Amino acid sequence: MQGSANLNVMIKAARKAGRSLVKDFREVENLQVSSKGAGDFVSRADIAAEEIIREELMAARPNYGWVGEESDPVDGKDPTRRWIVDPLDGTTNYLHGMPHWGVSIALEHKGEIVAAVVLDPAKDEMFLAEKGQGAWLNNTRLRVSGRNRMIECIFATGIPFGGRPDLPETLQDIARVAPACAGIRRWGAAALDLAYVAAGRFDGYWERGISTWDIAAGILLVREAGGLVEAVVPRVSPFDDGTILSANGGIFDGFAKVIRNV
Ligand code: LIP
Repeated sequence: MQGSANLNVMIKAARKAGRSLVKDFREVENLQVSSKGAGDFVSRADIAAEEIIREELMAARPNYGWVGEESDPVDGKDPTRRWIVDPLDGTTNYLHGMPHWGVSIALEHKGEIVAAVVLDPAKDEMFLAEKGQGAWLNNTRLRVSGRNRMIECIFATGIPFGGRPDLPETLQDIARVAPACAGIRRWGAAALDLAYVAAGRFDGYWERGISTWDIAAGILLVREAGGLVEAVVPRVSPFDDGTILSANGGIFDGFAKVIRNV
């Protein structure tokens, strides 16, 4: 994919942060057996990765705004553009030494995501998209799956843990989706869940109580791969509702009706 200057800045930042996270991940794997665990170490790795990304992006585009999971938001001199960054999506997987986590970087322009990078360093998979330019995995064009019967589809979701809200609603969702599909996966990284919908690996994904930085880049990947994305509440932005529904065009309406229970 011959991307724009902004996309190339994003790719460079994601790869630099990915190298830092891979180096620290090797230490996390060693820390699994320690009684203290890896929590503090992972927090430092997460923050270090965000600082790497922020330094790269703000050096290249000093006037853009900033929204990152591990730092305070910054309003840019250019009020129309901002970076939306999750430096380590799939933190719990990373903490437990599980190689399923990603670096998610999105560029928003006038409230619309226009460029996206989701990097999975452990699998060397770089998911890219620019508005109107398609979605890509490394150098391969992405398309969502063609399945149009729910009973043949696999859906991903997130299940609230540790007292987080939305657990009853999510369990009710699962009770309706599970009997009607070929399987549900909970792999713990929203950015990769959406990237997998864009790649046709998952036929759909939904989640409640999700943050903007978890889904901003993945939303563009899905849409540029021909998929649909909405909030659980119709005609509301996923960013405002904190919920997301995504699927290929053939299954979206049926899937949405099951989740919305209509
Ligand atoms: C995670 C999301 C995941 C969700 C987790 C967590 P983090 O983001 O990617 O989909 O289920 O609860 O929010 O915290 O690893 O960046």
